[in-house]
Amino acid sequence: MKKAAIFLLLSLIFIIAQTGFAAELYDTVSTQSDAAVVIDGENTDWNWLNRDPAKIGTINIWSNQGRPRNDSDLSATFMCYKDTRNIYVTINVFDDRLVFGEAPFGKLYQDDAVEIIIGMSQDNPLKIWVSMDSQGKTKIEGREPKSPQTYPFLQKTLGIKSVLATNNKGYTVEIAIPVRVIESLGWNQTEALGMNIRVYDDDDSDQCESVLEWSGNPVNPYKVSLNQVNFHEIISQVSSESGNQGEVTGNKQEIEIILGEPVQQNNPENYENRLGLALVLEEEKKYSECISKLNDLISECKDIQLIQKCKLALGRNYFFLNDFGSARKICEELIDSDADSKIILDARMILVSIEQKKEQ
Ligand SMILES: [Ca+2]
Ligand SMILES: [Ca+2]
Ligand SMILES: [Ca+2]
Repeated sequence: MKKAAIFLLLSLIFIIAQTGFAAELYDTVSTQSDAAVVIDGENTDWNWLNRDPAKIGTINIWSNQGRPRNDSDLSATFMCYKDTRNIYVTINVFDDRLVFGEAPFGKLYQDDAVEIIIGMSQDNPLKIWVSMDSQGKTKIEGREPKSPQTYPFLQKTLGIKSVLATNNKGYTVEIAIPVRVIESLGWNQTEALGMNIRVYDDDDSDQCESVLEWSGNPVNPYKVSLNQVNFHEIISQVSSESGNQGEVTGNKQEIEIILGEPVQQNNPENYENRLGLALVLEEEKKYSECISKLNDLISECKDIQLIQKCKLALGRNYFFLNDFGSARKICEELIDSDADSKIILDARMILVSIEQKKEQ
C-alpha cells in the first residue's frame, strides 16, 4: 500500500517536470525524512526512489580517439535525491578493467574515478573525486570552489561520505554531500542545483583513456558545463528496510586535513597582511609560531570579522599540533558566535576532523 502510494506520488511529480533550462534536467525528490539509503557502495536500497537512472553519456574531449570502445569498456548512469541533511548520488559504472591505487595525491582522476561537480555557475564549482586505493579503501579528494583552487581537499573534512564497491562488471559509488556544504556555495534549497558527473576510465598504468560526462559543453568542450537537478518536495516518509541515519558502513578512511587560506596580498589593511603572514607560517608547518602571531593579532585588532578569521586559523593550528582540547574550545566558541557561515562551516570541519583523528 505504502509503496504504491509513493509510486503514484512520484509519478505525478515527474509529470509536472518542466523544461525551462537550456541545460538538461534531472527531476528527483526531496524527502522530509532522514536518509533512506545506507552509504555502503551497494545501491539496491535506492529502489524506493523508483526512478530510471540518468545516462552519463557525453564523450569528453579528453578521451583518446576511439574510446570508449563500447559500453563494457566504459558506460555509466546515476541517480540522485536529497533529504533534510544530505544530497545523495549513486553512480553505476561499467568498466572492463579496474585500475585503482596508482594516481598521485590530488589527481585521483588519473585512475578509474568519478567526479561530481556542483555549483551555481560554471566558473568555480565544487569538485569531488571518488576512487579507491590499492588496499580497497575508498578515497575522496576534490577541489575547493573558490579561487585559487590550489588545494586538493580531502572532501571528507567537509562531512562528505562515500563508499566505492567493485563488482565483476565495474563498480558502484554512493555518496552523501551535506546540504550545508552546498548552501555554502550560495545555493538555496528551493532552486535547481547545477551539477555534472564525470567518469574517468584508466585501463593501463598511464593516465585515463576515456572520460564520459553527463553535461557536455558544445561551445567550449574544455570548460565545465552544468546540467540542472530539480528536487521536488515530497512530504511522505520514505524508508527502506535497511535504511538508517546515513551511516557509512564498509571501510574506514584515513584522515588527513589540508585546510588553508590563500595569502592576502596587496591588501592595504595591515591586520589582513599580518594574518596572511601568520598563514604563511602555518603553510611552513611552523604552527607554534603561527599561534603566537595569531594571538598577538587577536589582542590588538578590533575588527570582529578579522578576529574570527584569526580564531579559525588558531583552531586549525592547534589541531595540527594535536592539541585537540584547545582546538575544540575555539571552534565551539566560533560555532556559537555570529561569525559568517563559511567560518562556522570551517570550524565544524575541524571538529569533525578531531573526532575522526581520535578514532584512529
Ligand atoms: Ca546503499
Ligand atoms: Ca575500461
Ligand atoms: Ca578502467
